Amino acid sequence: MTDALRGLVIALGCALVTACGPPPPDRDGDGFDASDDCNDANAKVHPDAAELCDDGIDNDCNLMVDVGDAACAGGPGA
Ligand SMILES: [Ca+2]
Ligand SMILES: [Ca+2]
Ligand SMILES: [Ca+2]
Repeated sequence: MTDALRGLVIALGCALVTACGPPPPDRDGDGFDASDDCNDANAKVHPDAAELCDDGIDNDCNLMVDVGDAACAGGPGA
């Protein structure tokens, strides 16, 4: 492999996996960076969001989903 080709491969790899620099701080723009946001591809999901009890996802990033979340009626602590 030539040096030029090797450089091109590295550049393409960085573009695909963003492994060559710091991660984007907040890809979905909800105010939480990827280290705090359990879903940095969905601006409606972040630690300050309210748990929605019927959408099948963990909206508030507390690792509990829908009726399994104490925020929902019927869940633990409800
Ligand atoms: Ca998010
Ligand atoms: Ca939910
Ligand atoms: Ca939750």
